[in-house]
Parts: sequence; C-alpha cells; structure tokens
Amino acid sequence: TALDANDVDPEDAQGVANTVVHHITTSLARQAGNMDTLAAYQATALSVRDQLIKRWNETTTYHTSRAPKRIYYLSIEWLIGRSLDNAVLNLGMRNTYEDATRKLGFNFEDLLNEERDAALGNGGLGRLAACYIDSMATLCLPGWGYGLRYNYGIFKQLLSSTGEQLEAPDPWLDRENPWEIPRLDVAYPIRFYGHVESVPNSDKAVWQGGMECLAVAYDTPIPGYATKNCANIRLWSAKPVQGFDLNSFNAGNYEASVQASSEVGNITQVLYPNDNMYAGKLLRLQQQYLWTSASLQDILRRFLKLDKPWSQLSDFICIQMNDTHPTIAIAELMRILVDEEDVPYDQAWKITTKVFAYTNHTVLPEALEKWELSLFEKLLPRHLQLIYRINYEFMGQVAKRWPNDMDRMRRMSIIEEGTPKYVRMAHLAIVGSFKVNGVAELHSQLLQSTIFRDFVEFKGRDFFTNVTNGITPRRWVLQCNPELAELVTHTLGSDQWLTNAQLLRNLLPMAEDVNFRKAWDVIKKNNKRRLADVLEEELGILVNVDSIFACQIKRMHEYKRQTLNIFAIIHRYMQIKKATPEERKKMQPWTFIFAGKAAPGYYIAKLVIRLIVNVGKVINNDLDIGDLLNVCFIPDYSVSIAEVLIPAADVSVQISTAGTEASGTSNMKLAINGALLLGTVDEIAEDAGEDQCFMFGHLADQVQQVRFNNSYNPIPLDQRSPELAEVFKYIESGVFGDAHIYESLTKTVYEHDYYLVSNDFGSYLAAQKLVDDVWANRDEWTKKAILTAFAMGDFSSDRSVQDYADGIWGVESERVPE
Ligand code: 26Y
Repeated sequence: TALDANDVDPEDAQGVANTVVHHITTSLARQAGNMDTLAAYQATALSVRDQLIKRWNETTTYHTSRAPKRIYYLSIEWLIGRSLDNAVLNLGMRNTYEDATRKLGFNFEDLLNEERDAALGNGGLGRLAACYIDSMATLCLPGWGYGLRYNYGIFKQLLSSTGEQLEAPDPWLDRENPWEIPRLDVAYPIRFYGHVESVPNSDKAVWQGGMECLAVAYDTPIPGYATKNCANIRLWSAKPVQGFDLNSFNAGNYEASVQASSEVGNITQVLYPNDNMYAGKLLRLQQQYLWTSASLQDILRRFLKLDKPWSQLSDFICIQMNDTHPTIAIAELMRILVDEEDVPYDQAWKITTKVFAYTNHTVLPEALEKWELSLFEKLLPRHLQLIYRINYEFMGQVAKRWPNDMDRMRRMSIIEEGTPKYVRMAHLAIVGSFKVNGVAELHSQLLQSTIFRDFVEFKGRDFFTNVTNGITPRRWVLQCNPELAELVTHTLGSDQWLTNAQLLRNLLPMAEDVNFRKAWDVIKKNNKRRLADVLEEELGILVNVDSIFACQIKRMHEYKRQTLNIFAIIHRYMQIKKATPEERKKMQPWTFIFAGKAAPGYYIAKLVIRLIVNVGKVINNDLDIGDLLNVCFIPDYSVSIAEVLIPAADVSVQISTAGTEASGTSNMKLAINGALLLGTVDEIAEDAGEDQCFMFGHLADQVQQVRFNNSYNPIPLDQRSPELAEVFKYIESGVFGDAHIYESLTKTVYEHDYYLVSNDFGSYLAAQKLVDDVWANRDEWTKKAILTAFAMGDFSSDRSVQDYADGIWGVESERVPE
C-alpha cells in the first residue's frame, strides 16, 4: 500500500473503498460492519475530502511559487448546496466512488441524500457566487472566495395547514461538516465601537477601546472540473478573544465577561433572510465589518510575504465586491494603510481605488444599502472619519466640474443629508472602485441611465460595464441531468462542452433529427416522472406527466410577480369550469410548480404563498376538471430541490415587471435543460431566438409611464383588465377561503398596481395561449426546446468569469502541472 493514503488510483474502486473503510474505523471510530447510511456518507465524504485537500495543497504551493495576480471574490452569501456529487464529478471519480460504495453494500444515490445543503445564501446572488467559484477553479484562475460561516443558513420553510409560511432554524452544522477545514491558527482581531484619537501633523489616527473579538478561518476546497486546480472559500467565524474583557475579570464580574463573549458569537450566528430588501440592522453591519476586515488582513498578509511596495498592490490583487455588502472594505483598506502602515492619505487612496471592483445586482431602491449615520459612527468611528474625508475630496471634484450645482452634489454625495443622515454604500462602492458592472445587458444599461446616471457623467462611460451572469454546466447539467449530459457527450463525441459550453451550438441541427428528438423526449419524460414521484410522496399531489410543467422557482417578491401567475391559474381554472366536455378536450393540461421563500417580515409575499397553496388545494382536489390543471407549491426550496425541478421543466416562468429583475439565473438553468421561456424581457431570448420564446408584456421603457397612470389617472380595474377583475371577484366569493385574507394583496393591484400586474395580465394570458398551441404540436415543441437549450453556451459561468478575468480583474490562468 502507498505510504500516502491519498495516493489512490482514481479508477481503482477497491482502493477507494479501502479509504472509506479507513475513515469509518479511524475518523468515525466505528466498526466497518456497523455502519448506517449516514456513517457511510460521512466516511465517503471524508475520503473525497482527502482528495480535495491534496489538490488544495498542490494548488496553494504552485500559486505561491508563481506569485501571480490573485482575485478575491467577496460575497456575504454562498449558496453551495450539497458537495459530494459535485466533488466526485469534478474529480472525474463519480464511477469509481459509485463502485466503491457498492462494494461496501451501499447505493451511492442514498449516500448523496444524507448530505445537508450548505444554504448560506438567499437566492440568486448567493448561488451566483457558488457558480463563479466553480468556474474560477475550472479555469485555473488563482482566486479565492471570502464569506461568513453562519451557524444557521437560510431558514427552513414550513407550511401551516392553512398555507402560511412558517420559519424554522437551519442548524446545518449540527452534524459535522466534512467539507470544511478549520484553521484555528488563522485568526484576526476585529474591533468594534471604541474611540479615535488623531495623531497630530499626520493623516493617521489611533482607534482603540470598544470591543475586540476574533475572526477564525474555515476553508471549503472547491475542485475544478478536469484540472488539479482547487479553489477555496474561506469563511469567517466570530470568536471571543482569549482573556476577553479583562476589566470585568478584574472587577470580579465573571458572569458579565462570559456573557460578553457569548455576544460575540452572535455575530456569525445567522444569515439575514432578506433578499433585495434592506433592513439596516446593527448586527448586519457587524457581520459585514468582521468579514471584510478579516478578509483584508488575510489578503494583505499574503501580499506582504511578497515583499513588494504598497504601490504595487493592484499588480498582485484584485477584490471583486458581490454587491455593496462588503463596501466597508474600502474604508478598512484605507484605515489599514493610513493608520497601521504609515502610508500618506493621498497615496493610500490611489492604491485603494485600483484594487476594488463592484458588481451591482439591483436597481430596486428598497434593496440599496444605506446605514444610519449615528449607528455607523457608534460601531465604526474611524471608518466614518475616513468616509467623510473620502466624500470631502470627492465633493470637491464634483464642485470643480459643476460649480454651484448643489443639487448634483446632494444627489451624488456619499452622505445622504436629512433627518436622519445616511451613508450610501453604493456611492462609496463606486467612488472607491476602478470598475462597476451590472449583471445583464439591459440591467447595465438601466443602471447607467437611472440610479448611477450622475456617476456616468462623472466617471465616463468606460468606467461602467456589463458582465452577463452565467451558471455552471457542471452542476446544472452534468450533475442534475445526467441523462441529458450523456446524450450531449455521446452526440458530440466528447465531454469538452463541459468546459467549453459554446460547443453546444454544434448540436443545434439535431433539432431536425427525429431520433435525437425521440431520445430527448425520453429524457425529459424520465425527469418529469422523477419529479412527479417527489410531488406525490412529499405533497400527496398526483400530477399528469403529460401536462406542461411550468416552473416559477425563485424568491417570493412582488416584483417577480408570482401574483400574475397565480391569478392566471385561477383564470384558467374558471375557463375549464365553464367549458363543455368538447371544449375541454381541446385544452392542454398544465402543472404549475412554484417554489420559493418569502422574507419572514414580508407580509405581502407571504400572502401570495398562502393564496397559491389554497388555490392548489381547491384545484388539485377538484375531480371535475380531471388532469387538466394542477398547482404545486413545493416548500423549502433549496439547491437540492432545484436539481430535481429544473431538468423536469417544460416552461420557465420569468415574468417580473420589465426592468426590475437584474438578470435572473434560474432562467438560464431551466433553458439549458430544455424549458421554453415564458416571460417578459429576458437576455436569453436573444440567444435562443425570439421565436423559440413566448414573450409578453410592457417593456422596460414603458413601465414608468404606465405606473404613473396607474397612480394618477387610475382607470377602474374592470376596464384595465376585465379578466383580472373577474378573477378577483372569484377570490372575493370565498372559493379559496375567507375573502378578507387576501384583501391587502388584491388592494395593491386595485390601487397603485406598482408592478403592472393588471396591465400585463391580458398579454400574459395570450402568451399562455401560444404555449398551448405549440404544445399541441409536440414535435414543434421538442424542436424549440432543443434549439433553446443548445443556444445557451453564452450563459455558462465560465464565460462570465473569463469576462471578469479579462475585462476587470486582469488575472490569468495558472494551471497546476499534471
Ligand atoms: C441589502 C440586503 C437586504 C440584500 C440582501 C440580499 C440585498 C440584496 C440581496 C440579494 C440580491 C440578489 O440575490 N439579487 C439577484 O442577483 C442575481 C445574480 O446577479 C440576479 O440574477 C437577480 O436578478 C437578482 O435579483
């Protein structure tokens, strides 16, 4: 046997089985014969982890020796999901592990299901970070992610018997997490509160007192596909400092000192469950500071080992900010350079503004972070001073270019005047970055013409750019849809499409190949059956696998308009009820599938869930309509559930009010798995071809006007949309439970209808009618599905990350030699 237990032949199932047994008897301290599925999963995961650690070490050693420019991706959310299947696929050891576990008497699929999701994110932004780190590893870029190790991930969503969302904690670390490596030796001090003393005749200040704690590192290795390279996500956990609060010790106040230390632990207790809705909580700012300060200290420590002058910092590092959440890092880098490293202010600012780049993910005003000044000052007094100075210099430049334009200064200032005053994080992010990007063509255009317009005039057009989002084809095809992956690989004659998704285009002509279409249909049907089994088992709903599976799977939010969908479902139900048996025969059967969480404090979003569930109860139990219509709300949406849903979808429902959804990424996952797009404006429609998609509704440039009319020249609902008025009457008749329940929801449409639900209702129904027509000709449907899926090469996160690397980061591939 090899001296190094990690040196196992990737094809040798027996050898791999031995490593699993080794972990059972040592790491788990159990008898090999006495192992349940959970133990088998854990031992298997530990065996895979050994492989990852080996690659992690090789990558680190190689990159240290090469000293290339590195990219650091700062994201407060990492929505990774499960790791076992993904890891063995990326390692190219899926079959070996399957065989190895079979030898031990286990079914690999069963082991996979023992794993809990790492759900350290809310939705799109967090999952994007996870796709990007997969691509960074696969592209062999020298890059790390940084985030927070929350003890509790996104809450578990339960539904009450009346359809209300209930939230339960997600204690994902209760079982040991085999995918993390604690680095108790990598810990940095973090200060909060305290006071500042300026140092005479210098830019420096001394920040002291207050509360100190430690940020401790936990690493999650992320293997690339078909490479030895392995990336890393370093997550920070808050810990009390040893000998914490000596004052209370001295005063003999032991209890108080213990309590203070448990307060520190609070900081990384839980992920904030708000998506695109800013709350302004102190604890959240503490999270942001602990995370960014620890990350910077870690990044700079690595830079200092290179023994280069500070002026070369941006030659060696780039920091990408995933939204404004890490923006305090800009002030923190200034503090470290000025106060601790003796760099003069002006020089420090030059250095800082060459290091950061900022990605914006939303134009919604309610999602933009702005911290109340008094709260900010209390927690981070030195940072506020630095921000004042940054703003002072910035305002000076604005005043120089636009003298006496007070209104412009007020609009652009990092400090929002008023009572109370605020620190605008997006403005700080722009002023402190060398590049700002949106996440889709239209979104990036809108950014420049709306919320960041003044900054475009100030910084110039080139300062703003677009990097269209993408998704990893490893998890979102290979892993979740193995049969489709096999068909693609077999037809193309190689699996290179997994690292070069543009190759999928070569399969476009297969839409005309009858045998290929047959194979395609079989796979889709298998995936639909697999989902139908889950729906039956978990929800007790029997669905028609020959119906159109239409999926709207995303966070619950008014702008995403799950309302439009459920109201249209009610309309369809009413039509079916009215129809004669003859007419019903001509109708196409649909299964509408929803999944998504509402922020716990978002009343209207929770009401929409309640409506969907109760409409589902009525429709699913109505024997009269046969299997023409089903409505499912799958609770506790997660990455793992997405992996079952997405391959089974026929229709991808993307119906946000035009211009409100920055990009969307479930649209990409659904399309590449062959779902047709039913939606408002969407960038993927361009690649798929408008005629493959069902587009409807007002366009982004019409929204303002319609919205204005809805508010100021209101037309009664029954004139704006007679169909919707009818639907509302039906709801009010109490068919779906006490009508009062939904009053505040229907009121939002009756009154201002900010999201244009009534204005787009008619055209949404018309678009569904077109879907019906195409479904009636199944051959045409399959052709469209194939043409859609194989046009999705552009939406690989490899393309996105390569765009970032070339256009923003200036980093290059550093492949670990074989
Ligand atoms: C400030 C705080 C409350 C906050 C927390 C989470 C603000 C925003 C978020 C999350 C935003 C998010 O997930 N945005 C989504 O990002 C995706 C990736 O770019 C986009 O595809 C999607 O359109 C956008 O809503």
